[in-house]
Amino acid sequence: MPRRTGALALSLLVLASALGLPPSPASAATMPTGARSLEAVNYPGRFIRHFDYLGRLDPVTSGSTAQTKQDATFTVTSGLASPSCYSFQAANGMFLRHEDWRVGVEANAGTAQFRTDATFCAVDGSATGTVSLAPFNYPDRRVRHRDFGLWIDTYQDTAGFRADSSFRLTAPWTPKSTKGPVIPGLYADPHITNFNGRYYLYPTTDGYASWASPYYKAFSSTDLVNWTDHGVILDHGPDVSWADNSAWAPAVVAKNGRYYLYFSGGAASGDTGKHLGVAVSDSPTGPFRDALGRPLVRAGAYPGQAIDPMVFTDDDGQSYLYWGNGAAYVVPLNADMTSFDPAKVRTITTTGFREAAFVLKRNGTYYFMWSENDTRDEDYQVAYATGPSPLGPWTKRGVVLQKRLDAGIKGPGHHSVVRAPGTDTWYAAYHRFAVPGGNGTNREVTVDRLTFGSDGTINPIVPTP
Ligand code: FUB
Repeated sequence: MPRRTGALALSLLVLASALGLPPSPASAATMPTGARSLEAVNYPGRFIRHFDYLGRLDPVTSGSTAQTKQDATFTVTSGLASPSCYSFQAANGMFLRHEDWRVGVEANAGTAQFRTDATFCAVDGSATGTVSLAPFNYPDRRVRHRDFGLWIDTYQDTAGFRADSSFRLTAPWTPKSTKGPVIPGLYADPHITNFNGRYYLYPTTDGYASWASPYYKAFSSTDLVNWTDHGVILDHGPDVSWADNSAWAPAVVAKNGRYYLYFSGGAASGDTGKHLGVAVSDSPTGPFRDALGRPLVRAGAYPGQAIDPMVFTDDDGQSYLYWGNGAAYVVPLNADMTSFDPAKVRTITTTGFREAAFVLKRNGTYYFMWSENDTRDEDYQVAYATGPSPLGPWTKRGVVLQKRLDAGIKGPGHHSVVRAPGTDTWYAAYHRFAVPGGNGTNREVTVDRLTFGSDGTINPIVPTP
């Protein structure tokens, strides 16, 4: 923190404390995401847990039942209402939220009300290394325990209140027994790629009714297991003049020493269609800026929705833009990566094509992949075709990723594929209904191996829980 900002923050804290006000946002704390339990500072051995859908502070020990331990384990995720705050997802898929000042757990309805009620901003707790949670929509309150129930109460500048509202993040009572999502929280439509030996994931932020999220984040990893959250890379509100919401299905490609992010978005009022745009950055983790100040493909310019862009660059350096919902399109991009000749747009809709076009090349064969059915349908799935060029013609080969009900996996789709650099090892990133408790707007992102048969066909991808 720069010295002047630090001094200002300190003076504000002193002033706030003198006035008996809660700590200002200047004292915002950060928390690691992932599975954790929260222990009361003043009642060591008692943890936040849910019981009958209400939040409580109960003793939990190594001898507690598996159910109690599970109810006292939460996955800390990026906040449903703000990426700079946090949400807490229980093992049953529900989120901690407040309602009528009580804290409980409930399934994410995707409404703005739910998302704000289920988002808490971290501030420093009463003891070093502890955290206090300020409701996103009631920053003058804190999550606190009272009579061993959990409430959001108005902040009081007393030692007692501060202790009742301070928690220590501990190792989870229930360690993860399955792989789960590779990035904690609700995300979808992952675009996975590798730049200079590092893997990057660019997803849609999920958990919004009608998929209304306004921003994209970037994540990176060296091993496809441990992912670093790089925060928001493009926010439709401040960054894109022609879009406010529906930040859907980004795809990022490196070219000309820069990074191009293709994305779609809708405006809050006036027009209901989704446009497709392109943003540019000098870094794979942004910030990205709208390259054109207008859409690259306007809603209605071609039949179907102008969504789900993807760029494939062939060995000769020519890049191709694919997109579409209901109909699939491809066009060679000009060298600037931000324009194309409309006369060269081709329709390449295959049987079953719904959306999420993805193209890769292996051993001289082009693979055109896509998602079938509706993303809200548990039968959402991935199919593919092969062809002799990036433009086709395409021969459908079949479905390679579909639901696996024995493992609780529904609606797997909108995938992308990456090759481990210098190898013939391939991985598919895809989304599915969050496990458990998810649906078509509460989805999670994971990665599984994609393998080829000796004849070049793609083997069915085995989705792992
Ligand atoms: O996430 C919003 C939309 O849902 C995507 O654009 C589609 O591919 C579907 O996954």
